[in-house]
Amino acid sequence: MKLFFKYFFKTIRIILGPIILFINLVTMPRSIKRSPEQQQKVDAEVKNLTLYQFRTCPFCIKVKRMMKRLALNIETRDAQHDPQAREELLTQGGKISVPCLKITNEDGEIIWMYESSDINQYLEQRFA
Ligand SMILES: N[C@@H](CCC(=O)N[C@@H](CS)C(=O)NCC(=O)O)C(=O)O
Repeated sequence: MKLFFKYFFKTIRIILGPIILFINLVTMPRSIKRSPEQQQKVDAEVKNLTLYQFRTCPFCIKVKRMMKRLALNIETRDAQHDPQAREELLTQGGKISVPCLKITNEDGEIIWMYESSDINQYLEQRFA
């Protein structure tokens, strides 16, 4: 069943990927506006976040739309084509599944958050 979903989403990404990217582009949500000081503060905070993603993955696009809406300049890493990013995700995160948000807390603790809904909920709670 797991394998079925893996190949199902792979097929969706290959066939529908360009269409999804186009629709995403033309329906891109507007970013919230912060004062320059507030935005600077948020920019500093998101330096501790990294999103591991595939370009045409619908779940990753869902998270990236949230990032756009909340004006979050989070670094993204391509776990599909960048072998180093893929290796980090597998060995440190525990599995190749995207999106995955790497959160480095102030005390240095690292959390690898999988599941697009959990990531979006986290971003909304923290930055909305
Ligand atoms: N329930 C997960 C689904 C994530 C998912 O299925 N992602 C696919 C990409 S679209 C994946 O990571 N596949 C692994 C692979 O293709 O190796 C979520 O909402 O984040």
